[in-house]
Amino acid sequence: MVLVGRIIKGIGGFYYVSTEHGTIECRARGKFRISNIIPIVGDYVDVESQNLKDGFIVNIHDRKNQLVRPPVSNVDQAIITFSIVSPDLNRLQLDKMIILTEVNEINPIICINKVDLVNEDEYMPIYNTYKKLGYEVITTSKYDNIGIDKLKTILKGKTSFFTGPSGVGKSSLINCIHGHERQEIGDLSEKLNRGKHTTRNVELIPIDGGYVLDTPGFTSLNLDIDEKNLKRFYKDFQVFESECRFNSCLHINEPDCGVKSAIANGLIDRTRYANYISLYNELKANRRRRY
Ligand SMILES: Nc1nc2c(ncn2[C@@H]2O[C@H](COP(=O)(O)OP(=O)(O)OP(=O)(O)O)[C@@H](O)[C@H]2O)c(=O)[nH]1
Ligand SMILES: [Mg+2]
Ligand SMILES: [Zn+2]
Repeated sequence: MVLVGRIIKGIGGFYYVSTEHGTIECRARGKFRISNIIPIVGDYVDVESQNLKDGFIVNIHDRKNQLVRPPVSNVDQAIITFSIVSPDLNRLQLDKMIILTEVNEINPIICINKVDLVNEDEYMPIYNTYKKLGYEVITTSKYDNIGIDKLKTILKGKTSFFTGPSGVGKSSLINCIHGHERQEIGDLSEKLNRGKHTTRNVELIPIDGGYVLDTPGFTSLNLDIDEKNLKRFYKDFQVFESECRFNSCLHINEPDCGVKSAIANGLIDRTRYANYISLYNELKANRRRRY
């Protein structure tokens, strides 16, 4: 018989497909390799199975979206997880991660974790900055049990993936939500000293009508857009663009720039702008390297 299911895990050529009759261990039919489509975690697939234990993937449904790193499809939202300390917040990485999800048309949700380690006046400015930009921001802590219920509500019925630097507590949050130690968590000093990521497998974990994907913390992020388009991802700049002399203004060296005067007047967050310039230069350098 043929059933519809979703790939929740892939290991060594085997795909584990969750169906209404349980999880079926599948191999892919050769034709996928020929047409260059490789099944990935998150795919909705048709499975042919005689015994409901093992079978073959015979068709992959169209993907709503698809990420390269980690390889996963049909994602609704990204839980971009950061801490203020341990490890220290890197605003450039945060902005980059937000843009990366928006490029892939995935809704970003910013999660400031480990708030037990800092005072309110240390995390509220970040909270407010991103809230004002229109993003959903939550604060969490596994030790003080802060924000866990809120996070559960956000995850309900959706496919979400956790992303963020190594050691910020992504796996810990998933364990909290799950109510038991499902994911291995790691010691921060070990991660920093040996560059060791605790989480390695790409796997969808069922949660309250939805799925979460734990991912290993990133060390570098590969953003692949034209630097001239970068400004499109800065809603906070766009409000002032009508005051730029040139339509094509990139808000860098141009005269009579509305964005730069907004910064001078304290109307745009300076760190955001400084990181915009860094990112702009990085994208430009990457493009030059490619040609
Ligand atoms: N103080 C504090 N520590 C936390 C919190 N959440 C996690 N930690 C600790 O942070 C360390 C790293 O946690 P993990 O959950 O392994 O971090 P991760 O983001 O999954 O790391 P990778 O899998 O390497 O990307 C562990 O020692 C956790 O106990 C928190 O809310 N507060
Ligand atoms: Mg982890
Ligand atoms: Zn400008």
